[in-house]
Amino acid sequence: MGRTFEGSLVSPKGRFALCVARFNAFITEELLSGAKDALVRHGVAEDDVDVFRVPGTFELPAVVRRVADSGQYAGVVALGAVIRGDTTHYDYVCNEAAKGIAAAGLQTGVPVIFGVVTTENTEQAIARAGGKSGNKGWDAAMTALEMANLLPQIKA
Ligand code: INI
Repeated sequence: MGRTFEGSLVSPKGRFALCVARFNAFITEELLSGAKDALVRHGVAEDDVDVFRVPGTFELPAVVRRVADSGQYAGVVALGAVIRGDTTHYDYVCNEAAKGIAAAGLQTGVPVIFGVVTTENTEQAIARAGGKSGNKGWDAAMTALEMANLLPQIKA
C-alpha cells in the first residue's frame, strides 16, 4: 500500500494572516475571534497572527491574493459574512468572493481558506458565528493549520 499524507493540527513554522470584512461586523468579529482562538490554542504565537481588514467580502480576494503573494505567511484565512436578506447582489458578492479566494490559493500555492459565511438570513449567520452551529472562523483556521502542514509534504 502506498503512503498517506495528511496535515497535522500543530503550529507550523510561520505566520498566519486573517483577512476580515467589516460588512456585517457583528458576525465577522465573532469569526475573527474564533479564528484567532483556534490558532493560538494550537500553538501559534499571538504575535504571529496578523489581521487585515477590508470593507466587504467582495474586497477579500484582492487583499488575500496580495497577502498570499507576499511570501510572509504559512496560511491565509478569508473571513466574511454575506446574508441574502441584506442584499440584491448576494449572488455576485458570494460568487466573486469564492472564485477570487480560491484563485488566490491556487495561483500562489499558499493555503488560502474560505471562511465566508453565506446564509439566507441573520439568524443562520449568528448560528455559524459562535452559535449553535459552531464558529466557522474557528473551522477555517483549523483548515489553514492542516493545509499549512500538508502542502509542504508534497514535493514538486
Ligand atoms: N458585503 C458583505 O461582506 N456582506 C454582505 O452581506 C454584503 N451585502 O449585503 O451587500 C456586502 N456588500 C458589500 C460588498 O462586499 C462590497 O464591499 C461593496 O459592493 C463594494 O465593492
